[in-house]
Amino acid sequence: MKLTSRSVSRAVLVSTMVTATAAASVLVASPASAATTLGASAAQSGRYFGTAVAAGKLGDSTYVNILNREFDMVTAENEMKMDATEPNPGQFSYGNADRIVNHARNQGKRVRGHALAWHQQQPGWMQNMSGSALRQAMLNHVTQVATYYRGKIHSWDVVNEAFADGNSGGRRDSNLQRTGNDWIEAAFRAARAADPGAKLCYNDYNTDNWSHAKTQGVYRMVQDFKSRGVPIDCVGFQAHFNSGNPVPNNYHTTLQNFANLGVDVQITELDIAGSGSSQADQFKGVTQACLAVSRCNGITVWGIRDSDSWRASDTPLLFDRNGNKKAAYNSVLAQLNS
Ligand code: G2I
Repeated sequence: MKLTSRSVSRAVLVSTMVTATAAASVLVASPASAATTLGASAAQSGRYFGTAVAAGKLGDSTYVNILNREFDMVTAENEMKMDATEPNPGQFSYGNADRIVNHARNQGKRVRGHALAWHQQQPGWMQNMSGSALRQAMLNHVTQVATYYRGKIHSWDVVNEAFADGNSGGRRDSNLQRTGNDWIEAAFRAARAADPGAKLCYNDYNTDNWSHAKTQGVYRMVQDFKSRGVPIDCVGFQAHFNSGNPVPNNYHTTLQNFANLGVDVQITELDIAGSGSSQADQFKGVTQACLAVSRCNGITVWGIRDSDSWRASDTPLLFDRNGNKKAAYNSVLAQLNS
C-alpha cells in the first residue's frame, strides 16, 4: 500500500486514538482514577449515593443541575408519605410523587420509597382511626401504594420510626402500635405481596450507636423477623447527627451487626449539623463506616443545599446555599474514591 502523507497522518491519528482509548480504559479500571461525582464514585464499589428531593424545587435550575450531576438515587422528601398519597380514604393522589419518580427515572436514577406506614404525616382521616378499621386502612394503603409503584422502587421504607426514644428499647406508642404488636410484620407482608421486586426496609433515627437501647430494640425485632421468615431485606439508618447526637465511634459495629443478621443496611437521611473540617470529618466517618460493610448498599443525604434542609440553620448538607461544594462534599468524594 502506497502511503500518502494524508494516509500516514490518518494512521498516526488512529494509532494515537487507540493508545488514548487504551490509556483511558486503564484509567477507568484503576483505583487511582478518581470519579468526580458522588454517584459515580459510589458506583465504583457497587453502591449508590442519593438525596432527598422536593417536588416543589424541580423548577430551580441550580438545584436540578446538582441533582442530575451528583446523585444516582432519589427519595421523595414528603411526597410519598401517607398524607400526600391518600388524602381521602381510598382516594389516592400521586401527582407530586410521580413528578419526582419520573424526573429520577428519566435521568437514569433509582428511587427509594419513603414511607408506607408511619405514625406521623398520616392524613387527618387516619389519625382518628383505631383498631381493626385502622389496621385494614393501613394495610390497604401499603398494598395500593406499593402496587402503584411496583417495579419502580429500589427499596421501600415500609415502616418508619416505630421504636420509642429513650431507654426502653420498646415500641413507640401510636395509633398503629395500638392495633397490635404484629402491625409491622403485617405491613411487610403486604408490601412483599404488592411489589416482590423491591427491597423492604425498616427505617429509624437514633439507631446509630450500638449501645443505645433503641438500636438494640430494632436489632431484636429484625433478628426475630429473620428467624420467623417475615419478609425484611434491609434496615435504614436515618443518620441525623448534631452535637447532642454525634456520629458514634461504634457506627461500623452497628452497621456490621445488623448486616450479620442477613439484611442490607442503608444510610437513608444523612445530615450532620456543623461546618468546616469538623463537619467534613464526621461525613468522612459515616462514609468510611458504610464502605467497610459489604452489605451497606449506599448513602442518601437529606437534601442538596443547606438551604434545602429541614433544619437549614444547622447547615447540615454537602452544598452551601449557593450550590457550591463544601469541605464536607470534598471529604465524602475523597473517601468514596479511596
Ligand atoms: O424530620 C426529618 C425526617 C425524619 N425522618 C423521616 C423524614 O420523613 C423526615 O423528613 C421531614 C422532612 O424533611 C420535612 O420537610 O419530615 C417532616 C415532617 O415530618 C417534613 O416537614 C414538613 C412540615 O412539617 C410541613 O409543615 C410541610 O408542609 O414538610 C412539609 C412540606 O414542606
